[in-house]
Amino acid sequence: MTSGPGDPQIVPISPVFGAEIHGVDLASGIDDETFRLVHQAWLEHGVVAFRDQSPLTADAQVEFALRIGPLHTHPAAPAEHANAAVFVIRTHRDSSISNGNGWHSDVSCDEEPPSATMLQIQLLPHCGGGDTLFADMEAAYATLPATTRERLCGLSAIHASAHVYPGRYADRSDGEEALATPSAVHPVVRTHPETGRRSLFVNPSFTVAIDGMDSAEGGELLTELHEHCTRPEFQIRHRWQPYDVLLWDNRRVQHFAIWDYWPNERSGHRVTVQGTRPFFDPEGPEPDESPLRLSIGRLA
Ligand SMILES: O=C(O)CCC(=O)C(=O)O
Ligand SMILES: [Fe+2]
Repeated sequence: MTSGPGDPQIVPISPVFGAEIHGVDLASGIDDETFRLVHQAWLEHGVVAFRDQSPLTADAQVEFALRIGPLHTHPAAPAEHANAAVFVIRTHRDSSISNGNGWHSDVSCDEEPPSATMLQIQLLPHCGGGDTLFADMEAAYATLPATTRERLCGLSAIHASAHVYPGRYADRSDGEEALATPSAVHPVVRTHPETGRRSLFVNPSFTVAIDGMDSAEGGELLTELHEHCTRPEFQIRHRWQPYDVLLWDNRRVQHFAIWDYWPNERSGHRVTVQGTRPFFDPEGPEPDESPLRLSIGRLA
């Protein structure tokens, strides 16, 4: 039966961001009103986890993602699924790398990085583990001192992939074509194109330099920002149940897939939605003062 209006129960999992959605069965398809509610919840919470799901066919997953927008194609990852829009996420005994095993926003090196990523994990490691961490870059921005925010609002950063993709995907390509390694310059503080809210848009995987700053000064600033961005106060941790579906907003959050389950296997299917070019709107609103009380990292 198709999920009808009034079905979704949206349960925030932290005061900062992230929510679980119950009462929606994605495999059965959802009506327009249910889609509207879950889409709104996704924009509001940054990450939503659909619980109590069953395996989605590639067509069903693609169909849902297409309701958000046209799909994004990964510049470097090989097509490993009959449906070219599906990116196979799989880590096993012989893997030398594991997808997403470091803080990042998906493909932020693209000129127009993905907006949404939709991931269903279908095989969980037998030993447990394989959780995914998320960090809220709106909270990271809102908790910076006003003078730091002002300074960052005028800066842009270089997001590269030549140091990432060859090591991850060269062994999976046929070697005929050079692997694409895009890079792009993006504002350090971005305005969300749908909510208008500001967030920090740098991540330790792809952001390699501050535009126009020498590498020592830019590197120091990036190190400070990366440390700030991954504070526990901005994080949630998703503990997967079989067939959970996660939908996150790369314009707002970073994520980190923990590889604590070797030699066990974990796998699933990912589909991403094409985003627009990141921008900063100087006329946009500044966030309200954050209620978060940040730790200095030790007791004092
Ligand atoms: O496997 C995961 O939990 C996430 C992997 C990842 O970073 C991604 O699919 O974008
Ligand atoms: Fe990712």
